[in-house]
Amino acid sequence: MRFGKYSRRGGLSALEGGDRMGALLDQKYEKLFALLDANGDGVIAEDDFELMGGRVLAAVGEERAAAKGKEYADALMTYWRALRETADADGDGRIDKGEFRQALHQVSDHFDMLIGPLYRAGFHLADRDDDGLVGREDFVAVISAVGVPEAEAGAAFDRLAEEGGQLTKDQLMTAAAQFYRDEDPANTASHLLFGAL
Ligand SMILES: [Ca+2]
Ligand SMILES: [Ca+2]
Repeated sequence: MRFGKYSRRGGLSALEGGDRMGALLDQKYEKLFALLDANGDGVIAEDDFELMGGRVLAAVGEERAAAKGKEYADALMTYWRALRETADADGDGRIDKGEFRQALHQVSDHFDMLIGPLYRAGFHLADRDDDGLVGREDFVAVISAVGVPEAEAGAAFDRLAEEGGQLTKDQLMTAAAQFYRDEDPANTASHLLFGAL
């Protein structure tokens, strides 16, 4: 429908199995929908983003008015507005699963501007001592506040970071960008950023 003008598969000539590639993105978008529907009522709306923002800030003990809290809240609103403006044709402020999937294909084409800021802000929240690294415990705190079971969040960290190590912002941003846009089955750690699909 509306994303017909984007030829997402055109740039993936190195990969094979065209039908399966779309299926992987759809699986990931389905996962995101379930997480973003924070109140579980089957649609995504602004209240979900408020709820999720509150949970994440509480998990790391950050105030909404503090710099990192504000960065995160602002990034959440950027993300929400991009979805709403892309998906919500009838303007009722609610996005169902089908609308979400189509909108996310479009919004993901502008990852750096519309989605990236949320992950950078999330990283800054988790990096409590501002040394540019996030340890397992803080990663799990943030990702589980988003709705991922703790065991899956821990496994996601272990796949992304090196053994016994910490996560860098570049590692997280690469994983996030691949989660939204990448369909190479080899990039398992990125695809499982939010746990099992
Ligand atoms: Ca909802
Ligand atoms: Ca740190």
